[in-house]
Amino acid sequence: MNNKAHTPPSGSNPAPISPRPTFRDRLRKAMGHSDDLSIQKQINRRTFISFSAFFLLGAAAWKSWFWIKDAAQSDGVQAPLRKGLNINEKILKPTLSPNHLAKTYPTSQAARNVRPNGNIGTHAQGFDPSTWQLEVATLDRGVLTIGIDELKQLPKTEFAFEFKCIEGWSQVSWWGGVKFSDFIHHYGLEREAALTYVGLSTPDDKYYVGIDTPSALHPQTLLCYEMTGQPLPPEHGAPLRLIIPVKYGVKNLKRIGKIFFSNDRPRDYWFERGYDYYCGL
Ligand SMILES: Nc1nc2c(c(=O)[nH]1)N[C@H]1C(S)=C(S)[C@@H](COP(=O)(O)O)O[C@H]1N2
Ligand SMILES: [Mo]
Repeated sequence: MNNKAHTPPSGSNPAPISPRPTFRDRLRKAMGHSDDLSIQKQINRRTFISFSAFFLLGAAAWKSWFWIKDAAQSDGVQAPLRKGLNINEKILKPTLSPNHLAKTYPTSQAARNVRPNGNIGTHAQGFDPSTWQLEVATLDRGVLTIGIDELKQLPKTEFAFEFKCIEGWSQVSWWGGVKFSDFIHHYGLEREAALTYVGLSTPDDKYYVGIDTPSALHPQTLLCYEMTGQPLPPEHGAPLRLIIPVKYGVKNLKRIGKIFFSNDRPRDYWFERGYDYYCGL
């Protein structure tokens, strides 16, 4: 075997290379961490660096606070924060698919005393549930008016699930009504349901929400007229409310008066007050 090529030429030993400080060495020295520096110098440098960092980060925090505080408002919240909410929505939308079912519980595990929360648009004087009719805006058939007895003729769906309010409480409660998707098909509203959003409001328009249509068509979304196996009580939205387990409580509009469909995002009560529009779970 000829290993000549691998043998260094004899008699010409390479000169010793003087060690050049690496980037890491130089950085360590600048940070006051080097064997070449006296202990006192190391301490001085580190004290200086700590104070500079403290001052600069403090100034940056101070400055960004004013930047956020003074920024233009965007739907009830400063624009930079709204941007954050929009990014959250983009990330969450594909992961929480409307076909993912919320966990259900045996109805025996549902609360007997269901907590009422929020009464905007549900305490107007002179509201008469016996003459109430749901108004549904169609694309080419004008406004359909539908009574509660008619809705009760449609197949009933019941389940208990963990109802969650963004205020921080949750409760397993039991609801019954007609699936929103069954309602759509029964009334021939497929063309309307091909639009991007569903808007719902109380009869007095004081509370209103917008829902992305895929979430409205989710198999657990109900036009609900029963709670805990009984007729829906007034404080929970009689005669008809929305139950939408893929959303937080805010979107579960009580006392529905009107429903419409649109490609433009409908107005939304809490969105206008700075909350997330999507409010998905
Ligand atoms: N009309 C109307 N619907 C509403 C509200 C409201 O103030 N008015 N509050 C919402 C909120 S924040 C929650 S948590 C739920 C509470 O429903 P519950 O009272 O049946 O527990 O209703 C939602 N629907
Ligand atoms: Mo809520």
